[in-house]
Amino acid sequence: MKNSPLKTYLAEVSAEKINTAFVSYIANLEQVAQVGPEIAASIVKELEAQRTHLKLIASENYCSLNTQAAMGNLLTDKYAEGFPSHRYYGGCENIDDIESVAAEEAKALFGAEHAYVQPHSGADANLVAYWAILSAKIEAPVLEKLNETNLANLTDEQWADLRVSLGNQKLLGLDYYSGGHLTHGYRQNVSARMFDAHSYTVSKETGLLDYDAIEKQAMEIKPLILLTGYSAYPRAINFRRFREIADKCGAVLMVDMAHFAGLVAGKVFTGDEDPVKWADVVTTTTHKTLRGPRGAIVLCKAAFTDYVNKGCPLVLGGPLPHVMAAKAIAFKEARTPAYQDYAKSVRDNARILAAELQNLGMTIQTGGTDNHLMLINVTQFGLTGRQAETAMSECGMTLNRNSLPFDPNGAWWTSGLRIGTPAITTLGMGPAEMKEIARIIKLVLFASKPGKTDKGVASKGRVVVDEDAKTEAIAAVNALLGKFVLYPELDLEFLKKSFC
Ligand code: DSN
Repeated sequence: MKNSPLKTYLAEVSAEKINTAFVSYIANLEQVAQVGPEIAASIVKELEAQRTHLKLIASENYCSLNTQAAMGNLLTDKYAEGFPSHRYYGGCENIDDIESVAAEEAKALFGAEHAYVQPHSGADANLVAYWAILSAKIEAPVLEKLNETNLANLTDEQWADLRVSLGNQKLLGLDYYSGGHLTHGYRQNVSARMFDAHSYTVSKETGLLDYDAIEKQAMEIKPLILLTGYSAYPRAINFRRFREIADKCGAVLMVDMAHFAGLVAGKVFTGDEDPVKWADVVTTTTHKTLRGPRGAIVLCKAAFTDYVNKGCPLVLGGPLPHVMAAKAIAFKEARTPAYQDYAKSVRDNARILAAELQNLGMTIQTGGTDNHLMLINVTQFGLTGRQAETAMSECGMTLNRNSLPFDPNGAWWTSGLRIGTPAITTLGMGPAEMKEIARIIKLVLFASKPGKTDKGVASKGRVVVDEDAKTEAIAAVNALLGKFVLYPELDLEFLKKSFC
C-alpha cells in the first residue's frame, strides 16, 4: 500500500460530504493492511460477497457499524475474570463499567431480573446455564448439609459423591430433528454426555409442539431441567404452558431463545410468548435476530444470580471486554422504537414470504410461520436439502439445508431448506421484495434436478440447475440487492481499489 487510502479519500471529498463511518472504516482497514494486507483485502472481499448474495440464513444478520466499531479496540487486551467489582485481576475499573452498562441494558431490554453478558457463544451460554442450575439445585443443598461453602474443603469421598450426583441429572429438551439445538441434548454434544438427556418431539401429524404430550413425558421423566427453544421451529411457543409443566414435574424451566431474542426484545413476542417472563433461566446469542455482535448472554431470575455470575471459573475463561462493549451498543439500539418496527417487519416479512411460497406451490412445514423462519420441504422436487442448498447458492442466495421432523434423509443430506428474514429485513426489504424472493426461489427449485457423480451414479449432493433459469435468478437477485445495499455508507469500489 503506497499511498494512504484515508488521505486520498479526505483529499477527494469536500469537508461537508465527509462520511465519518466511512472514514473510520478506511482508517481501520489501513491499520490492518500495514501488517496484513491480505487480511484487509479479505475484509473488503467479504463486504462484496455479502453485498452480492441474498442472505436468507435464519441465524444471521448485519449488525450496525456502531456495534462493529465498539469491538475493534484495546478492550481486547484486558483480562477480567470474575464479574464487576469481583475480579481476579487488577485494573478492571473500566471493564466493570462496560460490563455493568451491558448488563443493565440487557435487563432493561428484556425486563430480566439479572443479566450475565460474558458468554462468547450460545453453546457457552447454555453450558453456563446448565452448570449454574446444577450448582443451585444439586451442589448447593449438598454443601448446606455438610455446612460447607468451599468445594476445596470436601473430602475426596464427599467430592466423588457430589460429582456422581452432578453427572446423573435429567435434561428434557426439544429433539434436534424437531428443531432443537445440538446443545439441547444431542448425542454428539457434551450436553448429552453430562446429562441423562431425553427429548420431546413435535407431533408427527401437525409438526407442532404438543403441550399435553410434553407434560405427560415430563411427568414420567421428572427432569431437573425442562428446556425449550429452537433453531428450526417456525412457530411461537407458549411459555406459560411450559411453566405449568415445569412446576408440575418439579423442573427448572430453561429457554434458549437464541433464534427469536430479537422478536422478544422488539415486543413481537409478549405475554405467554415472552420466555423471560416465565422461565427461570434464559440464554440467547446476541447476533441473530437481536442484531448485535457475535456472542451470547444469560438472563435469569434473581435466585440464580450468584450461580450464573460464576460462569467464570465454572465454564468460561476470560470474558471478551470488546465484545461486551459491542453488546452494550447493540442493546441500546434494540431499545428504540426503530428496532421494534424492525422486529415487527421481520415477522411480517416471514409470514408474507411463507404464504407466497405456498401460493406458488411449495410445501412449508406446519403451513406457515409465527416467527422469522420457515422450512421448505424440497422432496416434491425430487431433491435433497443439500441439492436445493447448492442450487440456491449457485443462483446468489445464501441459506442452509435443514432436517425436517422425522427426516428420512438424516442430518447431512436433509429434506428441507431453512429460510429466515432477519438479514433481508435489516436491508430494508418489505412485502414486495418478499413476493419477488418467493418467485426467485420457485424459479430455481422448479428448474433444479438431482445430479450424478463423475462416474454417472445418482448423487444426493449434486444438482443441475437449468442455465436459463440460473441466469434469470441471478439477474433478479442482483436487481434486488442493487436497490437494498448493505452498509450504503461504505464505497465498495473505493475500498477494492485501495485494499484488494
Ligand atoms: N448455528 C445456529 C443456527 O444456524 O441456528 C445455531 O447455533
